[in-house]
Amino acid sequence: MQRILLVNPAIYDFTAYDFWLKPYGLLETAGALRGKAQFELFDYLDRCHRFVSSQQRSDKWARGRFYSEKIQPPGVLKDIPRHYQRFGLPREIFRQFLSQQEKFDFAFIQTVMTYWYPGIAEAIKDIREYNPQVKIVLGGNYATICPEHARSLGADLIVEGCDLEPLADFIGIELGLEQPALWESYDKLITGAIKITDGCPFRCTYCSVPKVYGGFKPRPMQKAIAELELLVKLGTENVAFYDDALLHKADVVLIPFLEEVLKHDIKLNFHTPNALNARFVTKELAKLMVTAGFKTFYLGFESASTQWQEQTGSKVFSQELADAVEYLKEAGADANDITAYQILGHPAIDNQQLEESIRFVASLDIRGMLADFSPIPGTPDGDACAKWIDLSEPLLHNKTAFTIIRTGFDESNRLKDLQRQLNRQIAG
Ligand code: B12
Ligand code: SF4
Repeated sequence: MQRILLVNPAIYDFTAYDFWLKPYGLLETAGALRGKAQFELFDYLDRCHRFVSSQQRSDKWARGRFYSEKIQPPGVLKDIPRHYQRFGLPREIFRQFLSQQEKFDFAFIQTVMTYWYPGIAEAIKDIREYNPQVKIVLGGNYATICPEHARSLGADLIVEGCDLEPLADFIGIELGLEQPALWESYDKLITGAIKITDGCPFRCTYCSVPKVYGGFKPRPMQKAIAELELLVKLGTENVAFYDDALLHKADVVLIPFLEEVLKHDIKLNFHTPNALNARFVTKELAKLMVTAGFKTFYLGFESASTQWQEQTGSKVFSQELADAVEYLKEAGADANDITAYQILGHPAIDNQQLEESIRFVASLDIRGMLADFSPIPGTPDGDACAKWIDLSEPLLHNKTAFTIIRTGFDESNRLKDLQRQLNRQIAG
């Protein structure tokens, strides 16, 4: 049997937090090869790893800080007045792991944010040193959005987008796409992830999803149920949905899925860190979600400015957010676990009326969160950022860096302080 190394690399960034972060694409890909190859997983971001587990505290929904070390920022980020860090298990632990392993035939590496590529470069270097013959495969968001840049890191195959056929041809093994993700490759697992749909029907000008997935498509329900049952069997209590449009066509996707979850008596705490579209939250749906175990609700709001919303794709308007919040509270959701996201540092920030938007969210008695904007090449708003940064250097897509470059350090701090102050009032 072929030996395949699975790697979720360290993160190089100003901030990173375990907000239910799992290398889901990597585990799904490995799941499709279950029983046909022998796997070893090294997840630098595993907070249950014995090297870090004793120092790691988690909140009530199993989120928490990663082990991290402050490091010198790369030249292009040297003027950003924040500490640059390496998050994840120390490099030496991976090197020790490699030195104790038999040789691998393939190494699959998860890529996520485009600006996290230094962690991938580091992993490739170490893997090559211990396994010079190994064939290295990159897949995921960075490999899809910046394939040319990814090729420069020295991997043997870059899997762009969702089509895994080139991978099957490369490794010479047929894929069983109906299989759940390979969650059993962790020794201990406290959080998991799930995705029951692909794509999104909207076309927000700052987002890569419409281009990457084309349209919206539900995934097979039985596979998702089997995956939840596997997570329960492994002792996981908290599961995050990674869908981009979880509530779209809920009558034929989410509602039947949650009915099945209840029928199978699956008891998990569900979370929605990737944001829900408030427009689709109805009274009935809110009730069903709370009954089925949803605990935290992140709603993508972005701005209360009608002009800004219309300019960027009309995803959601203020009244729709207010209605959704009311339905969720009525259904029994804890107001402290309802959060509205707003983009900070967007190229059209001047039309966004951000301060007013922050106050509007607070008036609904829920928490707000300012999400720093990351420009994505190939999207209209990302490409517009060529005015401020060199898009061909993915490090400059960094959300913290770009927001400071676009908004200014003082203004960005002022808005974040205001948000923190209003959140404290709500919690108090
Ligand atoms: C889930 C998610 C998150 C999660 C975390 C995910 C994680 N593990 O880190 C949360 C909610 C925390 C998050 C946060 C953010 N995110 Co996000 N997120 C996503 C999302 C929805 C999925 C990413 C993912 O895990 N994909 C893996 C699986 C689930 O995808 P898949 O389609 O099934 O994968 C297929 C193939 O790609 C392939 N594949 C995938 N991986 C691999 C690996 C290998 C080896 C192989 C062979 C194949 C393969 O196999 C699958 C076949 O079916 C994407 C959008 C999207 N739909 O891709 C945005 C996305 C990656 N996020 C984005 C952004 C902007 C952010 C934030 C900056 C938002 C903000 N301002 O706060 C933050 C950054 C967080 C941070 N720490 O800095 C951007 C990317 C920006 C960039 N420059 O790279 C994206 C693309 C969305 C967008 N706006 O366009 N995110
Ligand atoms: S609704 Fe969300 S996933 Fe869909 S295009 Fe807009 S930002 Fe992207």
